[in-house]
Amino acid sequence: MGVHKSKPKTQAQVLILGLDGSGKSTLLYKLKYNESVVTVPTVGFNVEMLETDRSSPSLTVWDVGGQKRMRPHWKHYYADAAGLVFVVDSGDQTRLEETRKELHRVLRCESLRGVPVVVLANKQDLSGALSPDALCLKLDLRRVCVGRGWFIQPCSAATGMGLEEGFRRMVYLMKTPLKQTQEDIKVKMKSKCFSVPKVKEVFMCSR
Ligand SMILES: Nc1nc2c(ncn2[C@@H]2O[C@H](COP(=O)(O)OP(=O)(O)O)[C@@H](O)[C@H]2O)c(=O)[nH]1
Ligand SMILES: [Mg+2]
Repeated sequence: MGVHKSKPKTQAQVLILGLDGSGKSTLLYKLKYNESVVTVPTVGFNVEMLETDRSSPSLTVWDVGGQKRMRPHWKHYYADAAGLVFVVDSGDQTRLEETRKELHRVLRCESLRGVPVVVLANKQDLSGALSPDALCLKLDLRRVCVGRGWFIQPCSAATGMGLEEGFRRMVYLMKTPLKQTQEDIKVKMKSKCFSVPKVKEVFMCSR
């Protein structure tokens, strides 16, 4: 009887941050259990393991409470983070400035230097939700993400739309050196079979 010696799968830590109410816990449970759960404000953190394809590390995902009094504790999770998912409530324009300030503050931290970021433009199911393009401008993503791989992904934790794509993008950015992602974008931009929306999607990843 043959014994398959498979390489033990590596794992990587991904940190989910964002203001309270942006949908962090909802999306984590939607991804993990495909269930819409009724959440309560997270005090402390939730942690879940997400499986990926065989060639990619499993993800240990930390969803840390986003209330004002919790935010000073975010820094304690930075050292081990291989990727950052920052969740935005695209339907709440009244808190965009607060969102921008918090995101910029997080990205200035030395211990997150070069760590890739996926911004999840959540709650796209709401009428009047801001588009990823509009959020990209309002959050000044191109400037603040210089020197790291990044992407903005529209999603809805209520329906599940875009969640897997967002985490697939995270894995891609974690596995791919910055220079290579830039080359990749150039190649894809040149490729004739690349549709216009796809080019736009890839272009969002450029710095
Ligand atoms: N319409 C809509 N509501 C959402 C979505 N994601 C989360 N919510 C709601 O937003 C509220 C806050 O969600 P929660 O996951 O607790 O936010 P957290 O504080 O970031 O963990 C809850 O009432 C959720 O049901 C979404 O994609 N669409
Ligand atoms: Mg929560």
